[in-house]
Amino acid sequence: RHKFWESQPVGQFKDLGDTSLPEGPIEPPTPLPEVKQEPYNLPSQYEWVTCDMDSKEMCDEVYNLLTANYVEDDENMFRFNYTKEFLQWALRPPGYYRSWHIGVRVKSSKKLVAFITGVPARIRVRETVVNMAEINFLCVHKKLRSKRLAPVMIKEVTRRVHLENIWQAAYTAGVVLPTPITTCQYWHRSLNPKKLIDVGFSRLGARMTMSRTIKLYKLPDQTATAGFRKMEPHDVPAVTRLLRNYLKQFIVSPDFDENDVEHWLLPKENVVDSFLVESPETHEITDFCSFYTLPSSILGCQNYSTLKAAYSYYNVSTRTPLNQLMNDALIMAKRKDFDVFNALDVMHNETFLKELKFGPGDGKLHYYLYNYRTRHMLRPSELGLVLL
Ligand code: NHW
Ligand code: EN5
Repeated sequence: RHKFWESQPVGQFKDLGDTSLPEGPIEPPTPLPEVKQEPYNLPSQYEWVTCDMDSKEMCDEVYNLLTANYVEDDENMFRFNYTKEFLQWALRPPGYYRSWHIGVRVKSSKKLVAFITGVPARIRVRETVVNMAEINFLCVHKKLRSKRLAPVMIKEVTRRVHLENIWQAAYTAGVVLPTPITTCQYWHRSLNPKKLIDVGFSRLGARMTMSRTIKLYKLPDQTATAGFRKMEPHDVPAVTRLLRNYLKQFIVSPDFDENDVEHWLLPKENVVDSFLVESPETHEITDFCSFYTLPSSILGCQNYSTLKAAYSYYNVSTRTPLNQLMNDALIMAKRKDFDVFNALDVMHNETFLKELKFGPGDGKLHYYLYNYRTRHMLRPSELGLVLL
């Protein structure tokens, strides 16, 4: 069934109920000199390229490949349209390796036809913090599908991760592979219901008119929480403390330090938005919420070409009830003209989704670890990790 994945150090379906297998690395690190020094072979018409994401030209090429060939929903109505600014942010976090941004070109035309990336991250699994690669943006041009190029891409990124003495990875996918550590559900909160219905993202509910639907999803213009404001650079130490303390309770989460928080959570226009609650009395930072911007191209629609979606990122509530905090996040997203606010059922999200009028989507997201076994499947609420 999975000729490639059965050959890799990942949890296998046949081992699923086996409680005798230990939690932790599936295979030990190879001594570095024994890591293959040359790239894997590609079919002879293609060549490897390391993508310099500082270069405007390279960034354009990657953007164009993904815009035309990256992830679509199951009915091919929408396709993720990560922006260039987003890609530069996602691919250049603290300590990133340029060698982990890997393209494939056609030798004759130099056209970029495939891509895969890794970025370094410290991921905690129970008490153990593991240096990992987060793998993302695997893409093969539509005309080159089903030629077994993806396994070569994956082996090559694995080799380049190994060369940095890193032996584990985390990744997500909409497809089932051997074997998920957990499976999450996408939920969607309409902000602009008229447009969502017009483009086929959502449908008018039974016994609902357009005007009743618009009224149902109306939000206040102003946020409700006293002391709610945009995160600023001087907040990095306080947000890091708040977030580290919060993420402890989940079985799997990133181990963020101040540099990571500065990179991943300081607001960046059209990429990531973060807000916090500063107590008006004590000036303590007590709550935090954030979302990232990921538009989708609308395929074959007359009236609209893009859907502007906000994706729930990391949220922490200690004083403000989580549903009030997230309602304020919805208000900010609406003010910034997003059409929809998406969230997974990770962390404590279940506790606000229904109350804030999110509805379940038709997509699922499976989370995976490479070369690291966990003893049971996790519940989504035991997961404290959001990948882009
Ligand atoms: S998930 C998004 C992936 N990208 C897309 O869906 C874009 C549109 N689709 C495509 O471009 C986020 C192609 O369909 C792709 C497959 C390229 C997906 N993950 O070349 P073949 C990520 O980026 C397996 C992993 O013929 P193709 C995370 C498939 O099961 N494996 O297929 C990426 C089969 O293997 P099997 C996937 O359609 C994580 C083989 O590929 C997969 O032309 C990567 C078929 O290859 C997926 N999403 O190209 C793993 N989709 O065993 C990282 C299919 O079943 C692992 N496959 O025969 C860690 C590495 C680092 C380790 C460090 C220590
Ligand atoms: C790697 N970082 O399927 C990610 N999206 O539900 C790669 N559905 O938008 C893996 N099909 O349900 C990504 N509207 C896997 C996800 C791929 C994209 C995907 C789903 C997630 C999605 C929408 C549109 C469906 C269009 C037809 C959906 C219903 C919304 C409705 C709003 C009102 C309340 C009820 C729900």
